[in-house]
Amino acid sequence: MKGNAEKQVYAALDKFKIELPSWGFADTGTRFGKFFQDASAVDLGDKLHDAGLVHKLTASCPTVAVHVLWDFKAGVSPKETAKLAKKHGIKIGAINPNVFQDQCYKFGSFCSPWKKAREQAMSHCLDSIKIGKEVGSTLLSMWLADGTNYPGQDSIANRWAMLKAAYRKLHDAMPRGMQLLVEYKPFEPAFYHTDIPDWGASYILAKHSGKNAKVLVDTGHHLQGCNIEQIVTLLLHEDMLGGFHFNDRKYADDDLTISSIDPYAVFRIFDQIEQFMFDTGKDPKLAYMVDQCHNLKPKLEAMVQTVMMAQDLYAKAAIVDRKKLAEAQKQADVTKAERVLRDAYETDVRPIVEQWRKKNGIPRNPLKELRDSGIIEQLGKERNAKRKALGISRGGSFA
Ligand SMILES: [Mn+2]
Repeated sequence: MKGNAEKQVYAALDKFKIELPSWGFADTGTRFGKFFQDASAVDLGDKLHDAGLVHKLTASCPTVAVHVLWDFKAGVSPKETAKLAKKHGIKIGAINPNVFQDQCYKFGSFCSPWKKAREQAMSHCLDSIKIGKEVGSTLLSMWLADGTNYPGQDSIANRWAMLKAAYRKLHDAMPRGMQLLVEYKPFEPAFYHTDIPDWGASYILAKHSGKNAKVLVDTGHHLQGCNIEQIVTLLLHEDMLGGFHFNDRKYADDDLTISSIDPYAVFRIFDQIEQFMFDTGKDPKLAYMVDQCHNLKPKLEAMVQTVMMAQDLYAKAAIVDRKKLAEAQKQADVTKAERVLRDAYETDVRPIVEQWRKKNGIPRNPLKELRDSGIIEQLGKERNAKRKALGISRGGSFA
């Protein structure tokens, strides 16, 4: 690799930070059942510990996203949580309200025909903003499960009107410096219509909410065949892209490890971001976040693997020869233009990424380090003992 490319990789990795989700360290399952891991986090302290460990190994994850309902308890000051995060070498990142789990949300939250559900959603989100303020978070990340299952079930127009009013109210309740991220999803859990189905709806909603609202792209929240990198480019040039939830999928919103199914797709997204910065000289300051659910892989391994994959692909996007690409595009040399992208994608950047790690005083191969350390087994023992002491039964174990 040329010296210039090495510099580009170093600069890209110095800048590249990706936020981990607290919920990614706890027991999760499928709609059919939950499968337990000995080392999964028992409480918020464990989640912050694990996120801190991934950061220590990768030097790229200084913040952790939290779920208000799952991570904050009445009577415990959010400031204590921020302190606990600091103890583990990280900070609290995006605040994720939960307006989909309670019984009252059967027909939706802000779009529900039930007034009580709409009121509860609003009061929970306003509380979430307060928590965000106390822990120093700059992101309010909103995902709704709202939608309907049957044509005629509810008025799509009425629901949209209520949604717009609610998001504007939330936007205006945010303190200075906080950003509202508007996530979308075309289906699931609703199967006929969702109230924020796509980036267009998110864009309109964000625009209507106010200047501190932007679109959040979850890579698993599109219909098959969707050109996600095009969405990314359009939003970047409209200054309306706020951030990402990264995961991979084969069929639906599968929440698999990043790039496990289609690494080139992730590269193409990073490529468009690098292209935007090259063309405009602007840093779009995007919030890169992981949103995954690891049911089979040990959770810590899956997270470290995800971050390493993201670093490799980001490094590849950083070494695209953009002058050569522009030349090929100008000449309408399709084959050459595609080759320029493929050349970067096919470059083995691992040796230089390893050097970057060495320079930062972290293991050259964080995943190997994690596996060799035996810490997952040790945490498994400690956390099983903790569950026993707390009387937490996970039921139905075959062992
Ligand atoms: Mn998401």
